[in-house]
Amino acid sequence: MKKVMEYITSCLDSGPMHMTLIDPDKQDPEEAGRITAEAERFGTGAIMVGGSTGVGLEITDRTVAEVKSQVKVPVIAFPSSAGGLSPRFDAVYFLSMMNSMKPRHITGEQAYASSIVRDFGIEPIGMGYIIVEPGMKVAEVGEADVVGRKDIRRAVGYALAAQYFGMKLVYLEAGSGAHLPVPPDMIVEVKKQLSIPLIVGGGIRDGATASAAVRSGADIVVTGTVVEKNGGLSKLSEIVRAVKKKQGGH
Ligand code: 1GP
Repeated sequence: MKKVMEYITSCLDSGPMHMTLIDPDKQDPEEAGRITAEAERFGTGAIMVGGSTGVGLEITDRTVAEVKSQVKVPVIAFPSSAGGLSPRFDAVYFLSMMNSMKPRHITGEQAYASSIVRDFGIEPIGMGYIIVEPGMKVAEVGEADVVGRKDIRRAVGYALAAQYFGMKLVYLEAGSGAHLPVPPDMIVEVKKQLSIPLIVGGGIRDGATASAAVRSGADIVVTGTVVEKNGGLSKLSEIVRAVKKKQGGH
């Protein structure tokens, strides 16, 4: 398979991407396989697998195996700790929570994870992970000093710091299940300053919100929770369509 970062870059050449996040603790592997197969049919560009509360290796491994049997798009680890890495992943978002107050989440877990990533031969994709208010569970677990919704200057500062560190991607995260997504004006300013791709996620549950994120400058929109609700798959299809609407048009 083409290297995953190269694949992402080439997809972004034709416009914004959508990625589907699967938390292995939220459904059994077969259901995860069914959801991701549909997501791929709708046009999602990659599957991310992870959760904020120390997901077990066994269930992660079975979920990744099932998802990989159903989809052709890359399956990328989105880990909260060194514990959730399966050798089946195509790549890992090797992320540093830029605004954590604890070194463990900035470089500590990463120091454990690095030799696992090397031994498994998983492609690491360096990512600056920035937690924006409300932040939800991931803010709690990662002991984040959350970026306030109006604190655009701090968001820009962390994003640019990530780029200067040589990271390949920046992720503005409002937290899974957030009642409010990352504010569009924050996306606009961060995007303006950044020359690496910008990922936005957390609390995006419909096409209009996804579309606002893309219009503000998000290169990649991530959704997770939306598929857990009744009628979630049709919402997912609406979101992917909204994200990809920009392709080719601009
Ligand atoms: C969480 O940004 C992702 O890491 C997705 O959030 O579950 O709210 O879609 P949702």
